[in-house]
Amino acid sequence: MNADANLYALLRAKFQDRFDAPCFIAPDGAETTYSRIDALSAQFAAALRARGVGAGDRVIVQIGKSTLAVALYLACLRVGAIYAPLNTAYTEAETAYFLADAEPALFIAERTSAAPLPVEILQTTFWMEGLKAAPDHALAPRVRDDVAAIVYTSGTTGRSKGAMLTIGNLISNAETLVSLWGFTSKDVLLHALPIFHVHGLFVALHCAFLSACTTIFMPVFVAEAVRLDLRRWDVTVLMGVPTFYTRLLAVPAFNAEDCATMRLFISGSAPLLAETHRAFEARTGHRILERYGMSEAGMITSNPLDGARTPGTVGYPLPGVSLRIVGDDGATVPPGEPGVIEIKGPNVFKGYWRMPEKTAQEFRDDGYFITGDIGVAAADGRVSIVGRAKDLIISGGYNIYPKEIEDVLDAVEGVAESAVIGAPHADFGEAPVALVTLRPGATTSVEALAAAAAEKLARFKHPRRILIVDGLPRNAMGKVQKAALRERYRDLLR
Ligand code: MLC
Ligand code: AMP
Repeated sequence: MNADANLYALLRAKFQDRFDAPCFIAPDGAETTYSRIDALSAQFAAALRARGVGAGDRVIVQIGKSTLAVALYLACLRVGAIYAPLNTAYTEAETAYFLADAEPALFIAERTSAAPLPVEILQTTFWMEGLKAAPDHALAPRVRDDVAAIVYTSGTTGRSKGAMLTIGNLISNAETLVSLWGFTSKDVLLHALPIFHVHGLFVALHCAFLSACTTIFMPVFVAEAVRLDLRRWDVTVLMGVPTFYTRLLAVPAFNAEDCATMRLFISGSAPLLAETHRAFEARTGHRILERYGMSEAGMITSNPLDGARTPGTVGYPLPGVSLRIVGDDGATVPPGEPGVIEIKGPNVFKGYWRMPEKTAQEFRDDGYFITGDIGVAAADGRVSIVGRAKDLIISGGYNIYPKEIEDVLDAVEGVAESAVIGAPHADFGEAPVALVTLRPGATTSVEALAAAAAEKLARFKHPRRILIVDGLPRNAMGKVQKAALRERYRDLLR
């Protein structure tokens, strides 16, 4: 296989003719050109090599969003290291798991841990080392099947799994999206997503790099600021989770004039309510383009750029992606009937890091990956997501596995059992709610339960309500009936 597939080289080949153009513009107007990003990433590559990081080594990064952070990502690609980003909201207990699992050669953190690891350095230290280093433009030889990144996704068992994404996975998906969504160097992308997940990192930034367009790089999403920035920077594309769109609609002044230069609003990572789609069109004249993806496969389906963007649907499988909908018996169901979505294609990951058995369980013998999402395909192939076979809550685009929260609550003294469900939430789409039963005579309080969650879990995983209940509904097998609980508590957070 050709060893000329360094991902940085593949990206740079597309933007090197636009070296003098702005790659990033910060909210204060500061510009970072493509050539500056190229030079910074070469300096950071030198700093990584000076710390002994080489091809195949894992680099865990848990830092805020900045152009330096992007240059660090690109530096990892240059040296052929495996980039593993972590949500900055994770607690030390959560982070410790990833460090033990990935065994990184380097862990770059935004704050010091209570017991720092030998491989741990603060981002400020790394920035200083990198900014002093002489640029090292060498690119590690790589093949397309080499792993470029590990993206952790939580699992039904409560243990996170590291999805290994290869260079081929990332580049093929990005090339498809650039063409499907019509990206050109004239685009101005407003980027307000975090860059520790597939959406903000690979979907948004790779589309920008491959089209050599300009990215307005906002540290966080603030609806009123986004409204003003759409006008100020003549923005053409916004990518967001559904919460972005409901929050924009909640700004009374937001209107069609704010969107005068826009050509495309894209939504994904969580279901976009059909009512949001319609309200957004009524307010702005734009039909949001909804697409569907996941950490293990990048983007999977998309509504068309030209053609009907139908509310409540996620569109058609991307070119090159095979998608089938399968019933309980493992056979493909007829159009219009629900089943589990299974996919195959160049975007589908290589497997879970150091979990061969888990990987084997989630692939069919003929190579299809079982997504765990329940979908319906129309006769023309258009897909709608109608549910999830996996016990997953998606809050504001962040995935939360109930088991992880249940394990923390079950460990609190006096707790007999807990069940965590997702309840509809106006801002986050859904959010976790915990139902807890106590042992006879125990006096555990809601406050004590909330404190345990706060200590162990990132803020976005904290149950928005904890209820101490007498019992949980069970089926004949004795299993807690989560569907019944979801129905019973559907208005709890409204
Ligand atoms: C923040 N909080 C959340 C939360 N985000 N709680 C639940 N769910 C979330 N998603 C907490 C905050 O810590 C805060 O706690 C409180 O809720 C309100 O904070 P906020 O200021 O309103 O939050 P904000 O910073 O505005 O963040 C909301 C958000 C953000 C929607 C902008 O969560 C976000 O950027 N989400 C995008 C996630 C994403 O990129 N997903 C892609 C995954 S990839 P307190 O204590 O102050 O009340 C993927 C594949 C694919 O899924 O298909 O794309
Ligand atoms: P993650 O593991 O964080 O990558 O999240 C992937 C999951 O998000 C998918 O398996 C889906 O359940 C969900 N998802 C992503 N996009 C959409 C969408 N447009 N509609 C519904 N669910 C979505």
